[in-house]
Amino acid sequence: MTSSFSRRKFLLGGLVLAGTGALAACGGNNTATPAASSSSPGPYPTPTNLAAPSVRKKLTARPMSIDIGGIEAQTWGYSAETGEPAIETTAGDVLQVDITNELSESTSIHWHGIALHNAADGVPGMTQPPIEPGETFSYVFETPHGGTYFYHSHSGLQLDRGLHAPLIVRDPEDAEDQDVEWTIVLDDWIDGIAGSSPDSQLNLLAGMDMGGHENMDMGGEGDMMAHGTPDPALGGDAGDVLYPHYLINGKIPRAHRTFSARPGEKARLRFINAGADTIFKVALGGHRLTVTHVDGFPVRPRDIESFYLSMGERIDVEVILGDGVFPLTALAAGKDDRAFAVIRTAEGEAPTPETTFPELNSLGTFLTSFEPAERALLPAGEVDQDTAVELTGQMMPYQWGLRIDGADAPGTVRQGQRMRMRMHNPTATPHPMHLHGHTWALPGSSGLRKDTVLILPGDTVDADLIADNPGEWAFHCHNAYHQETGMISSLRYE
Ligand SMILES: [Cu+2]
Repeated sequence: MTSSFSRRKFLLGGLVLAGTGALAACGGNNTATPAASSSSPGPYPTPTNLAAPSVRKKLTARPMSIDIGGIEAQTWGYSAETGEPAIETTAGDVLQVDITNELSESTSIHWHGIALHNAADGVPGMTQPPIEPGETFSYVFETPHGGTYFYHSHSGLQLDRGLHAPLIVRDPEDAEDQDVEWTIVLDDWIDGIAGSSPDSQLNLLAGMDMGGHENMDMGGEGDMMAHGTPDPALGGDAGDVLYPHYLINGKIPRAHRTFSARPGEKARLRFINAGADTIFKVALGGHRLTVTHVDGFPVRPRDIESFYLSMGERIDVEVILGDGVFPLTALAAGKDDRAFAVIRTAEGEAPTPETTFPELNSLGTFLTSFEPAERALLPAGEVDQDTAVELTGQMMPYQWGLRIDGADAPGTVRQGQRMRMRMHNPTATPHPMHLHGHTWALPGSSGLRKDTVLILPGDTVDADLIADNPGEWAFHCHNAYHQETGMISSLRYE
């Protein structure tokens, strides 16, 4: 399972991949459109003024059997007409994706973190009708900003099956001086294991208040709701589901991926947390990590030992690889389990998945502690509108929600306004809050750009946006189970 990659070849990690595929830049990148600056606000091209697509992809959402490492899981995933479902564009490219639905229920695709025109945002019932079984839907939009993104179903709990894959937008302003580049997808896995599915799991969670929690002592599926040792940095319950497996690029620890390079080479690692209910704490044995991008946007580089990555968040790091075989470990926070891979630059025995090392035991860095690079800054300005967001909910009964300015109704904004969303989390659980179509600037983090913000129990986070992209935009927790039970609303342009 080892192979090495040139700078222009990338290990892309969709769950539905068979083996470690290396995918060269897909599509013909004859970019007629000039690259946009990372920080430039909209307006974003709509179907009336979009250029011709320069990257095309044909996908099918369908039932499939995948091998997560000696374990076959019956699940739903994406298959691509040519090669892998991972997509790569360059900033400014227009992307066309035709998705055919061969599932037994309706589906959709959301392009997580991408500032695109509203009709392509992929939220059924809000920006488009559901894509029904047998139908094909075309998404056509510009990918304006470079960065590490991903796409996933926005229908029900489909995200917690295999319906997600990386979307890498190359940024001409990035220094591409790395020798190797790897995309690393973290995931929590239950679908198709011992008869479980995300929907059966939600039924168990919803049944807890009706005596279902007694099942926790009876073995079987109910065990998956028990909790592990709390992570002190996260406070409260880090997640609601104790998954049977945690994956890096689709593989369990004992069948782990190996990323190979040569000692002294410079690697770029693009991490995506595609999990539904798991915050990961990530570290690479024997190395410090130089963080270069957060949620796709460049930051002032800083060296760290480990970081927390919540659902929907992405982080890019650079590292000069040492000489040896190194553990790349992602602890499932609060769940006493882990995802695991190996980076290899020399012969020798690989570390075991259970191995622990100083970097993994270090105090984890939260992504909100970074500061934006100059070129990522949202233009400065006075706040025109303050909006209060209150997160609500609890485990029993299993029900989550959010209130905007005290009401159980969508928030509103006027085009051109600068809006500050003050998000408060009085619940006992951390929530990664995600807004579609915009990338916030966090005034508490020197204007760090983020589309997904982890809000810890008891915390309040301010997040600013410039209303430059008309439409109705979903705003929700990126815990799929919280979203599905009500922690979702929207932001509407008046
Ligand atoms: Cu949540």
